[in-house]
Amino acid sequence: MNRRKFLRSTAATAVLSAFPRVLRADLIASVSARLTLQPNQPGQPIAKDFLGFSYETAQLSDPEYFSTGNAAFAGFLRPLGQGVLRIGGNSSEYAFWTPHPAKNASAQSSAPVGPDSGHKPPPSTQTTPESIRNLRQFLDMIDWRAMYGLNLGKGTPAQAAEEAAFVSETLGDRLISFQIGNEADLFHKNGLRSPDYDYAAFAGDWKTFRDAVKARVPEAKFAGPDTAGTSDWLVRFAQQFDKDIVELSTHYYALGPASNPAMNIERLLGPENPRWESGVPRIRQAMAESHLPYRLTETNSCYGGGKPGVSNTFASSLWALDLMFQVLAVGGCGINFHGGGYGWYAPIVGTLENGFVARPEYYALLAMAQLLGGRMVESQLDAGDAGPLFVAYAAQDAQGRLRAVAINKDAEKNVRLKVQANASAERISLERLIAPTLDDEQDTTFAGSPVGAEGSFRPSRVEHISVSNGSAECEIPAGSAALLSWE
Ligand code: BDP
Repeated sequence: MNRRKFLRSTAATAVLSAFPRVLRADLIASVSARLTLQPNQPGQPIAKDFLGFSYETAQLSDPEYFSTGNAAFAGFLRPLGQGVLRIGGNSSEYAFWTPHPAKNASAQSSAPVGPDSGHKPPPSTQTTPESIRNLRQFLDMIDWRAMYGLNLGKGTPAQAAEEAAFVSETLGDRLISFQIGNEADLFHKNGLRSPDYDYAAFAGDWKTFRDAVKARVPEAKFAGPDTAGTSDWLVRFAQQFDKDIVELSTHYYALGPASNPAMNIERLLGPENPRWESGVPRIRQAMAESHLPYRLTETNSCYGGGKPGVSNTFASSLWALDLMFQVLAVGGCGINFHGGGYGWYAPIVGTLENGFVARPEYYALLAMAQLLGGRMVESQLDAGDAGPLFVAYAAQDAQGRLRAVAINKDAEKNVRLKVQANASAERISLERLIAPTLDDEQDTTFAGSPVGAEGSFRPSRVEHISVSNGSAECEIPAGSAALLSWE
């Protein structure tokens, strides 16, 4: 037995104890659910730039990472539409702009920069003109745009203005907005401000930085508050700065901290997500009052850098797919999955030297990419005995074709799904997002195929089910998802 097989068979044994039943169709009873689609009732648009990633600003200390020389990495971004690259994270408060980098600057390193773990202050880094110029070419190459975080924690308004001037001029229309500070609602406990730092103090800081940037770059656009929580800071910020920003933003991590043993797959996929749900009314209120779009600018499964055995498994793929529909349901215009380096929750991992690999979570974005440029449509799900771990959504793609996404987050129940739509189609094609088990780390496929080196992907297995009188039936096995397309 070679090492890889051995590791996989031990992983399989671990699954059997974590999930009492083997995930096989012939061993598990099937339950029924029904999805009724209303193609004549269009819902929230799914913008071409709905998808995106979030990277640590520290990654800019290696000018070669976001550069045309990193074509392998670019290959993973290109299939995801005209996406948004958000630069920020904890390290943005420790990154300093330098217009004249010293030769052989020691702060420039090609070490992989993963998500910051938050355990201690990240090392200081330098952002240089070369990084920003390369970033512009990189964005041009993949037709993406950027949101750029300025250092509020440790920087000065004058430094922010200097940096913003160069970034704005260099990125041009590839720059959507600046954000000032990353998760300032945690500054009171991470040493970046005093323990009494509150919303009013943040608003004062934000305005000072904004004014300084505006004085240098009158056309500068802003998004915010980019807080860790979706608390009343979002609502208050929207009320106070609605005329000064183009977009509202907050962050969300489903689980955390990673060190807590209670953070596991079952909890990630569970029907209750209090952290998300408590933010929903605030997102709605902030959007309604300000008439501004909302973007979830930083998210992933488990803060503290992610959790091995959870964040890097197929479960994270089903979680991510569902979250994207939650963001659409609240009226959100986009989502940025935080990643980088070899981070546990990073959707793409690797380095320029060693190449890149898609993690299971990436496949959820690939499935979602099929819907970009389309819109949600109304649907009613009767999950029946399938219960709350079975969810399904309906959409129309950019060509107006009716689509549905079914996500079975239950580790045990296979679901026999009946779909009903008043649409003239004779058959439905079905592409599965699947892996052998929920905690599988390397055998995820979409439409029968893995994502290869440099992001190459070619679907190889499309099933067909026939429609009669507008309805059709298909099996959604335990712990899997499927994309249905009316033909
Ligand atoms: C967020 C930070 C990001 C971290 C992430 C984490 O913005 O830099 O990497 O948490 O803890 O709060 O994983």
